[in-house]
Amino acid sequence: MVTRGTARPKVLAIVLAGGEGKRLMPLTADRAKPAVPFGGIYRLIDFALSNVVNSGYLKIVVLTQYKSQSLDTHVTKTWRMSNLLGNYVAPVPAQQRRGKSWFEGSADAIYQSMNLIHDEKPDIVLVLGADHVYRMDFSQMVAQHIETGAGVTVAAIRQPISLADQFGVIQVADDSDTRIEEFLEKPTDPKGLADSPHEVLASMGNYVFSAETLEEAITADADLPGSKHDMGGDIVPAFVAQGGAHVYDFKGNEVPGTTERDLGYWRDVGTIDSYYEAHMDLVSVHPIFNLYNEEWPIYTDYGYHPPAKFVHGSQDRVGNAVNSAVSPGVVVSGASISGSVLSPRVRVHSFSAVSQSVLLDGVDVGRSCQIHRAIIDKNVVIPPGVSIGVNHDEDRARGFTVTDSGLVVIGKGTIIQG
Ligand code: ADQ
Repeated sequence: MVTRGTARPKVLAIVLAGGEGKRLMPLTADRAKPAVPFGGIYRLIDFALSNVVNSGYLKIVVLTQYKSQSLDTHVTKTWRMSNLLGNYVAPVPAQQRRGKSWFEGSADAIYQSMNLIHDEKPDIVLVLGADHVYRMDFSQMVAQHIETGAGVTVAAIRQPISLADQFGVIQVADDSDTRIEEFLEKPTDPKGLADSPHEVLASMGNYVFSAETLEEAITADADLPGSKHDMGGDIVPAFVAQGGAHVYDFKGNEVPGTTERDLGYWRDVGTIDSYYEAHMDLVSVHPIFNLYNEEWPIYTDYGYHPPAKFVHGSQDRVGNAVNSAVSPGVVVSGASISGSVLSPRVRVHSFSAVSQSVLLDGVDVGRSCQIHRAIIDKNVVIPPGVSIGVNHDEDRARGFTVTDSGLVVIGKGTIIQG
């Protein structure tokens, strides 16, 4: 039991990383959503894990499930910690403890891994999503949780009302600054905020629980008929019904090194459009999300690569990149890159132009190609002379995904004819 004044509560972080990410297809065709590459050198899960570590919490379990191989490899390789001090980041696959089925909802994932909480005996359990881009100091949320004596504290941020059906939507009680009166998971006819009718207060999918309370709630839910065993759909509403759920306003979270410009930045990159837009946020001249904040680093490991190189190609055309993020191991030879994010080992050859695009690891763009507003998955080879994102009918005819907003997505393993 944590009481007010406990100087340093013992905190266990549980990162929910089993999500399928259907709306990010084809990028999630053979990897879990938290393993989707982001920002040139990162995987989505690196943001949640970096926030936990920077908050000072070094006991972390990552619950995996759906197509977890690449996620497992990344977590094991990148986030391996010395266990000298009893710290760890441990990927835990679905346990099938309750019989033959895999996890159902996210609460069931915790239920099946309850032994981890028993082993660690924490005061506080932080339960976090693994697929958002943001910086957050969780210790400030934990401090509020202890202060209010809440059963659960839910992190929240204002979002446009048009996106309400993607989020848990929170109404705070009139007689309290923080007590949640109503929590509706992904409502289709939400009420706007009193002071801003075009916005709702959305759950960020990050929760703080006192360990005993979490165990009681998850255990009670486990056998509840009709429950989907979902954190947002079942567990949080149960706390709300008992008056024990409070909200933590992300707006008040202070992270060292953030500026006016990226203060309060949080993106759910659950769709191709939002994934793309978050990349464009990185390459604007004054980035809305500043990866270069060294006071709150985002950690990752992308292997060993030589420096990125820009060379003259044929006929002395100069390889160049502007307003772009270019990873180590990239070679741009006599081609022009603008407004784009290039992952390690990308090659772009002479007379080609890549604009406003996201090229993942090892993409090879042949000579005289034009790539515009495209997301191209790992190791795809673009033969010489091919244009992508220039004529959408042609793109569709080649079998590429074209979104309503006109982005072209080429999945891993796609063979493109020249
Ligand atoms: P969603 O993201 O739609 O909404 P969900 O699909 O349960 O909810 O995913 C939440 C997190 O749990 C993700 O990180 C996902 O990878 C993971 N996850 C899902 N099922 C899992 C399982 N069986 N095992 C392990 N991990 C699993 C949630 C909340 C909303 C909130 C949004 C914010 O339910 O209330 O507004 O997040 O994006």
